[in-house]
Amino acid sequence: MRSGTVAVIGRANAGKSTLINVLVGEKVAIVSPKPQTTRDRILGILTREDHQIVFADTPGIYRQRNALTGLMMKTTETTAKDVDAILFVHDGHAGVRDEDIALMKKYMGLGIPMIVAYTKIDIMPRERIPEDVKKLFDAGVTADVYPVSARKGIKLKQLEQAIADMLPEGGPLYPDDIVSDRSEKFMVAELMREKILLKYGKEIPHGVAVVVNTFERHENGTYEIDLDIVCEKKNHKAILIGKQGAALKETASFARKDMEKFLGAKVFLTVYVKVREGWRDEGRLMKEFGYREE
Ligand SMILES: Nc1nc2c(ncn2[C@@H]2O[C@H](COP(=O)(O)OP(=O)(O)OP(=O)(O)O)[C@@H](O)[C@H]2O)c(=O)[nH]1
Ligand SMILES: [Mg+2]
Repeated sequence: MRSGTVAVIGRANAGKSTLINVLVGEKVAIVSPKPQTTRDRILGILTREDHQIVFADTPGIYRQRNALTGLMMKTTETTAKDVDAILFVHDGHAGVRDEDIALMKKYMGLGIPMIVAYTKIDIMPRERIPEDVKKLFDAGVTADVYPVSARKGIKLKQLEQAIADMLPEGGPLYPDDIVSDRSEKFMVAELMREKILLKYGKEIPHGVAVVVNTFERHENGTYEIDLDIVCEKKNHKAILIGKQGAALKETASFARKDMEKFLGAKVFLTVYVKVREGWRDEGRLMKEFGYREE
C-alpha cells in the first residue's frame, strides 16, 4: 500500500477545500465563494484498499493584511515543507497568469513530488484547457497537470491515482474510519463561520471568529451548543444582527440545520455577537479564538 501526507496548496478561492471534500467523500473543510475561507491546516483522510492519502488543506495564498493572515500564510508555508507530496490546485476558469506560474515554480522548487489539479473545468470552455496546459509547460512547469471538476466530479479517479502514485510504500498513518483530525466542536464553529461567509457582504466575514463556549451532548442524544460570533466593529455587530435580530436569526438557523446534519442529531443553538476591536492583530485574542502556530 502507498500512504503519506499531501499538502493542498494554491491561491485563495482556487477550490482546494471543495476538492478535498469530494475526494474524501465527506465535508472536512468549509467552502465559500469568498477568498480566505480556510484559516487552519485541516487534515482530510482518504483510505482505500491500496492507498491512504492524508490531505492537508491550507489557507489559500493571498495578500497579508494583518497578523491573522500572516499566521495563515505561515501555516501554508510550513505545511508545504513537511509532506510527501504537493497537490497544487489551480482555478482553471480564472486563466493562467504569470503569478500562477511563479507560484507553481516556487513549490516545485521545494524538491517534493508535485502535481497540478487544474480545477473548475465545468465552468469554462474546454478548448482553453490544452492551451493553458501548453502555456504552463512552455513556461517550465514540469509537474503533470490534471484538468478536473470537483463540483461535477470530472476526472477525479485519475487525479486520485496520480496523487497516490506520488506517495511512498508503507502502512496507513490513520485508522481507516477517521476522515479528519478535527473535533466535532471545531467543525461546528467552522460551519457557523461558513454561513457567515455565505450570508454577509465583503468585509464582515473576514473579521469574524467563532468561539464555541458550550458543546454538550445530552443523554437523549440532542446537542446544546452556545457560541460567540466575535466581530471587529460595532457597526459590524449591528449588520450581523440585523433589524430586530432578523439577519442573525436566519444565519443561525441556516447553521443549525447544517450542524444537525453533521452531528446526526437535534441541536439547540444559542448565538451571541461580541465586538473585539482589532483582534486580528492581537496575538492574545487570536490565540483565545483558536488561531495559533501549530
Ligand atoms: N464551478 C465550480 N466551482 C467550484 C469548483 N470547486 C470549487 N468551486 C467553488 O469555488 C469557490 C471556492 O471554493 P473553496 O473550496 O472554498 O476554495 P479554497 O481554495 O479552499 O479557498 P480558500 O480556503 O479561501 O483558500 C466556492 O464557491 C466553490 O463552490 C468546481 O470544480 N467547479
Ligand atoms: Mg479552503
